[in-house]
Order: sequence, then C-alpha cells, then structure tokens
Amino acid sequence: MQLEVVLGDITEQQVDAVVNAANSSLLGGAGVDGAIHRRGGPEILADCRRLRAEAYQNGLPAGQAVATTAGLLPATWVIHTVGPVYSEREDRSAILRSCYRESLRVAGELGARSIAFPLISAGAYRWPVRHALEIAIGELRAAGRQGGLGAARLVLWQPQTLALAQDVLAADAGPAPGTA
Ligand code: AR6
Repeated sequence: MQLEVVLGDITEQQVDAVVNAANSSLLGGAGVDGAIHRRGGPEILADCRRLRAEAYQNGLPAGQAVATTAGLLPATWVIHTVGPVYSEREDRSAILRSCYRESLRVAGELGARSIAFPLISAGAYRWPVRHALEIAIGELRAAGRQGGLGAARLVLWQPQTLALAQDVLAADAGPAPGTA
C-alpha cells in the first residue's frame, strides 16, 4: 500500500473511501464531520440514522468504524470512525490506533482500493498534533507493509501540520544509510 501525505480538504478526495472523524452519535458535528455532511448531502445522514436505529442504538463506540454512502462526494463510501478525546490522565492511544485499523478493515471488506484519512482526534478532540501524526503515519505504514489496499492518503488541513508530518515521516524512516 502506498502512503501519501497531502494538504487538502477531505471532502474533495478522489478515492474509493473517505474517513470521517465522527462522534458516537453519528449524527454530525463540526470540523471534518460538518464538512462531510455539508458537501455530501442528506443521504449520508439518512444512512447514519438507519445505522443508529438498527445496529448502533447506543452510538458507535470510540475506536470502531462503520461505512455509509458518500452521497454527493467524489468517493463511493464514507467510513465513520470515532476518535478518543485526548486525556492527560489516561493513555488512549490504543483507541486512536484502532480507528485507523478498523477503518482499513472496513475499507477492505467493502473492496475499496484507495482511502483518505483526516488526522483523527487532532481537532475538537485536542490530541497533540505531532503525536496524532506519529500514530496515523505509524499505523498506515504498518498496514502498508502487510499489503492491504492500493493507496492510503493522509489529508491535512493546515500547512504547519504538513510541515510536522514531513518531520515525522523523516524520523520514522530511520537514519539514512551510511549515517549512524
Ligand atoms: N479536511 C481535512 N481536514 C480537516 C478538515 C477538512 N475539511 N476540517 C478540519 N480538518 P476534527 P476530531 C482537520 O475536529 O478532533 C466533530 O464535531 C482539523 O484541522 O474534525 O476527531 C465531530 O462530530 C484537525 O487536524 O475531528 C466530533 O464531535 C483534524 O481535521 C469531533 O469534532 C480533525 O479535526 C471530532 O473531533
């Protein structure tokens, strides 16, 4: 699986599946969630309501993922996942890792070949951006080594986040050959 890290708007990605940084209600919110529902139109919300009525009466737990139509977006599916709210007292990184893994698993089940992720939990849920990037890039690289989909794209909203991501990508790649 090829990993791309780009600056952009998640709603404009020409991929099979885009991931939504949702909340447990699945009924919309601000940030990525607001943009996806605004640009994707009411079909996405209708699917989310159906999921709530049928399979997720208590909402979607953090760390899990579920797919709906992508409505008017260029993608075919939206995969909704719920990131953890950042906590200084408790390490919730396993839940954040699970968001990436479960979204990739759902994408695989759907037969998606390409997927675009926002930086889950790094906005309203206040995860420190560099650590959120380390988790996202670490998970997507690990999935890439196991095969999986054709391409995964991490779509970042702010230029300073892209600069940090380039730093994380370089650090994660380890020292260049010939340096110690
Ligand atoms: N495209 C790509 N990235 C974006 C976009 C966009 N259109 N808009 C914002 N970002 P957030 P969370 C970046 O808050 O932290 C919602 O209300 C943003 O700068 O969307 O997981 C939900 O309903 C940040 O880096 O998601 C939940 O209640 C990243 O996307 C809650 O927010 C994630 O920010 C989820 O919070």
